Amino acid sequence: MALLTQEDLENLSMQLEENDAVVSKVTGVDIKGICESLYGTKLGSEKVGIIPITAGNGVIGNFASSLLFIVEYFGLDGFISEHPDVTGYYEAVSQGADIILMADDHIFTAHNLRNEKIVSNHVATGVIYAEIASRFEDATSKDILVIGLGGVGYAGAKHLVKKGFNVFACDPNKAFLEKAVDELGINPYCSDDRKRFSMVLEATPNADTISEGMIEERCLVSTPGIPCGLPSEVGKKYRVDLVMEPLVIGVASMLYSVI
Ligand code: 2YJ
Ligand code: MG
Repeated sequence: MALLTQEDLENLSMQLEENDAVVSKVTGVDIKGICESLYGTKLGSEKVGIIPITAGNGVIGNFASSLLFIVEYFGLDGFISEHPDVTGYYEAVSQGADIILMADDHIFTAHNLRNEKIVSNHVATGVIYAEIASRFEDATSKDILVIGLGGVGYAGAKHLVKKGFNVFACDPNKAFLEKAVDELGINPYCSDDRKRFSMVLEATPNADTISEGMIEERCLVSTPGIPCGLPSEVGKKYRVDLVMEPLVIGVASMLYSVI
């Protein structure tokens, strides 16, 4: 997954509102409701410590403040540690954080210090976007297409198999595809297959991964991938409902999954 940029995180609250409206329209439940039923949890009075991390490419402007916005949006108490890294971790734990949120260039994690649950953003994101796709009320079958089998797509595909969907998936990386076929029993999909889907989970860091021949009219595309895999003219022509948002939906999934 590509590194988020400061620009991706502008207008977070507007993007959240728009996407919550689409999720409610296509599934009948809002993001909070989907999280509650997916994990069987409700957020309580947990205090969330957010620690800026300078490793690798360093601190991303808006990242910690966006996390604080999300934590507070879902009704929890949160704070950003004054210092980054280990000093910030010490501060956050000393100040009574129940849940730690922090990210370097590879892993973004939520760790609940009370119950010891830990999750990565990849898994939580794959699971929630897969769940959203799978709840499409106008789906024409139980067939679902997963594009991209990296950390996010693999977790999503696994979740869908567990839920009893017929998962078809593609990835240009042969090893990723073989692993998913072997371990999850998914069907490899190639665009010559001429099979069209009404539910698509797109989990790649690339643009224009979805072509006309893959989708049915009025389908649902659920994707955390920036840039968007759905070309906008294809989206318009096929009247696609699109769920795509840079951070909030994945972080909501992380929080509910460690409660
Ligand atoms: O603390 C900071 O400001 C930075 N170290 C945050 C780094 C954020 N990390 C990423 O964006 C990585 N790609 C992993 C998270 C994937 C988000 N979908
Ligand atoms: Mg993409």
